[in-house]
Amino acid sequence: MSDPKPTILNFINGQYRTGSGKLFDDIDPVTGHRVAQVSEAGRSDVDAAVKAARAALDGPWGKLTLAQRADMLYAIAAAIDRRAKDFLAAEIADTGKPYKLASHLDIPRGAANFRVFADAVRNVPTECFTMTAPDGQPGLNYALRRPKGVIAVVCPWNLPLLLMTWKVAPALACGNTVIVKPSEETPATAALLGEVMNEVGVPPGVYNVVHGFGPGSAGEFLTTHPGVDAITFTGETRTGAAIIKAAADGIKPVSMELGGKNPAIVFADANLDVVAAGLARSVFENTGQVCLGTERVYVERPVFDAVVQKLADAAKALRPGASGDIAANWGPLISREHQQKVLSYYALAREEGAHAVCGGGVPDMPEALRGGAWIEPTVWTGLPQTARVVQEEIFGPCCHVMPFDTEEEALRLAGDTPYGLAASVYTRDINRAHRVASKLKVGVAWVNTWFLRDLRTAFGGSGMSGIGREGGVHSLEFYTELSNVCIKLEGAPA
Ligand code: NAD
Ligand code: 6OD
Repeated sequence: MSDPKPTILNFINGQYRTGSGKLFDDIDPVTGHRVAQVSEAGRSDVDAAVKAARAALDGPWGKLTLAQRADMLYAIAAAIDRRAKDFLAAEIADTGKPYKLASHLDIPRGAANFRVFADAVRNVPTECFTMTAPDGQPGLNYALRRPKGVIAVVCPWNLPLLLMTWKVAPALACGNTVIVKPSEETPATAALLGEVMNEVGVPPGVYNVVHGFGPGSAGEFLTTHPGVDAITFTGETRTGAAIIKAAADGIKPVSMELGGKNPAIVFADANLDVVAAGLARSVFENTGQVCLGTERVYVERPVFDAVVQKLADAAKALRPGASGDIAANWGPLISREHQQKVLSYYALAREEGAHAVCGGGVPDMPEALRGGAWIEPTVWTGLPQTARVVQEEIFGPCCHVMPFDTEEEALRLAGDTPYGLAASVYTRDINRAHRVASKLKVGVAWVNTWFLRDLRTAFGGSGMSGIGREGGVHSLEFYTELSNVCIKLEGAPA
């Protein structure tokens, strides 16, 4: 694997550039040491990126046919595959995630996003209506799909390449140009993708990256910029609210993929090995830093003790260590700051009277790793539904498990937070699976599994978990503007 670059630069108009802001540190969460410095974009750099994106839209990119754009997306996907080792090294240096996870999930999905949306844009039909007006006049209507324009893509740190390309790929497929603001914690793969764009011949200005923070930095400069036509955001609900307010002034469309407090419901008839495997992933994968992750588990009383035991056994099987350590399957949290947030919830759980079945603290790590953001996987029982630990998103490797006695009670408890992102239902009764899934007010309900994704399906959240849906044609809806063409027909009935 090649080393990550020591200074990570902005990528504007096809060129790597030092920003007019300060240098800030990119920290390895495994050790707490600096892996690189990042050049912060100032207002003038964001301006330059917006100008470049507009010029590309009105210039070479805007002149490509849909088939030519799709071919370019397939070429980007192939180049990500070819350079998978570089992307892996960059992603692991930023996040500290285990090699197996990054190599099976993050990087391949980065490439897949481009292929799927190249396919989607090639296969989407055009809406067409023949008509006869009340006075007998026949006509033909069809919709033209135009790009929305310059899209701001503001990203989080938990699945950096995956979540960034999940927005960039459909935006480019539809003919837009983009300015990406990666998380300040994970700037590397967004910057590296610039090399791929140049390699495959994407015109300068189509893909731009500006680094920095939120308020008073690149995030705010970008989302308040009058030259941006639409904003797609993934991150915390609170940040989403700030961006919606900024977008309101310019009447800009927004797509918001926000936080969650996702439930799993386990019925007594479920296969408990399937339950154990599903919950082990949904609670602990990526050290619990997945927006779709489970933080509340409701278990039908007869199997409550068995499920709690299986979850605790799964937690105990996790081995923390650096991603190069082949015995390790457990990475750190993203930062010491996030570690403090998660630990504050571990302390709150104790204050609220939770019983910690396992975990609740920081693992004892070898000297060289003690500066890292390590955390123990944690399972609690014994709290009421009203406890803050049961209501608030923690975004860590922890869950509270509560028994229930009836399907109605499980549904009521599962629905009892302001969020509505994802849920999992475990049962062998197909009718119950359909019934329960249909009553859960969430963007996605999985049955006997978790995070099994078909990228053509609608994805997004209800309530405080977001606005809008992306995926397949739903992404095409957000990244395009429809214009109807109505042709008057003469002498031919419609
Ligand atoms: P965050 O909201 O702190 O940051 C996300 C991005 O927004 C970063 O790039 C940040 O610099 C930028 N930002 C912050 N304030 C801003 C402002 N005022 N204006 C413009 N940009 C601003 O989120 P995070 O901590 O990076 O990610 C974790 C959160 O993201 C969790 O809440 C998680 O649930 C959520 N998330 C949701 C989904 C989903 O699909 N629904 C996916 C991943 C993560
Ligand atoms: O799989 C996806 O497309 C997606 N948006 C996943 C989100 C995961 C949240 O952390």
